[in-house]
Amino acid sequence: MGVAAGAAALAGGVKPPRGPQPKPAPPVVPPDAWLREPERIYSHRGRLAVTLVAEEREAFVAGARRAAATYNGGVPGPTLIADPGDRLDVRLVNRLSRPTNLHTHGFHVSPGGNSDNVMLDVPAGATFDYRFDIPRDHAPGLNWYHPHPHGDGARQLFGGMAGTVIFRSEAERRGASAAVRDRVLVLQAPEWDTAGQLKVWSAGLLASQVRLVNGQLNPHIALRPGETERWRIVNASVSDFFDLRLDGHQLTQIAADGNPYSRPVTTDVVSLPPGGRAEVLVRSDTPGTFALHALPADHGAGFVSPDLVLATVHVEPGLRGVGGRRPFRPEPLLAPLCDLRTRPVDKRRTITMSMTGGFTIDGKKFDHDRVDQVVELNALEEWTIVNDSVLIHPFHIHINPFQVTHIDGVPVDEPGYRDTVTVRPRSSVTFRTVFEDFTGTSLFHCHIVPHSDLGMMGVFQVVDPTSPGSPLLCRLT
Ligand SMILES: [Cu+2]
Repeated sequence: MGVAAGAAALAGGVKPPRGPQPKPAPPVVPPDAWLREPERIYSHRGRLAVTLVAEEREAFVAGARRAAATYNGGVPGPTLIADPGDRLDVRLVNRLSRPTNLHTHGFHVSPGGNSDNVMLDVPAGATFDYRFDIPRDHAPGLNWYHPHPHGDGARQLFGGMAGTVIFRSEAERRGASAAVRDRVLVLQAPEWDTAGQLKVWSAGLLASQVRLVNGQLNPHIALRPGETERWRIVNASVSDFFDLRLDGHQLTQIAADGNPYSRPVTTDVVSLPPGGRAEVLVRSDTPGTFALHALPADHGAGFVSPDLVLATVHVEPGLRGVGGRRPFRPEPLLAPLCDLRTRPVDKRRTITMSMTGGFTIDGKKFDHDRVDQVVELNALEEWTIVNDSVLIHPFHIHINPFQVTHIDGVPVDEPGYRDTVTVRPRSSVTFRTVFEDFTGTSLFHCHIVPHSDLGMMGVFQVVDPTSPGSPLLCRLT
């Protein structure tokens, strides 16, 4: 996981050496090089209504006007901010030349009807009204929306179609994080030819893809010494693994995949598979300029991404900040873990991702009309995900998050739930999950989207054997 578990408190950043310090020269940063954020759209009185127009058009991205696949003309799309218990009405207008749809990655909602239903397609030229009823006890945190049309997902996501959704916690609504600047960082990795047209994704682009933060190349971020910021980071690339390191600093992770941690984890490197999210607290005491790196990531079979600078952080005295200089205590942003390791397991399954005979799960390519796994509503299941191939595959399941319990059969002690987990070549990950609250049909798949487009995806169906419902085991959220 790339985390050093067990740290009990926010450690903060580097400490200044004793003695008089030379005054750092203020950085010369062009005004348009500072990190921008997508527009934030808030729910009002329990409802958030938004229209998302999916369109291939020119957008200002990576410092120039380029061809892109956009929501509302932007790369990334707008940030939606709502609360558990809210209703989200999303009108998707498809101005693409091909079918699309909308997956709300991380939402614990119904997978049917016009909710998080990725089994349907919205044809070119059509409009579809989604409605997401967010449960009152939904986990607070960072989730995201992106297209999920089988066979064309990589092309649309590679072109930029992604945006974030933040669910606020009760404590946040009461102001628990008012002293912390809240930033959203959407990581994407497209690639254009010299004419500014999007290339078709291929594994060979790993070294040359452009790594973007909120559509910007190496944006600059200003921090005031002693101030704490909360960065909500999503890996919205189709195939990149981002191992993030901020030079000279440790990062304190407080949530993964839209699920709060039960304890803060202070670490040098935060790892994000495609589709994954991390919420980290960043604090610096030392003026200076520091690079936020994506470290080389080994995808297997000789594919290694280069060391890249994603953003440049300037720690400058005299900046106007949001909060005070006292260390921020993250406890109000944490949540107790509903530990499934101590609970009886209803059923165990092994799911194998393979590249023998194509990109498959359990030897089969995706079939929209075939149900691969039938599970019972509210069952606690233990799934072992085996990767028998030479490439890395991030496993994602829709609707219900999971608690990772073992890697290669060795127990791990995770501070929270995930919905996307890296399974390394010739390796396995075991997790426990409860198929809670919602019946219906949805998907599990490799989140390297070209792999799922090629068939590394399966269908699960949650059925209710004791209609109208059995008692809940424990609340995951
Ligand atoms: Cu894969």
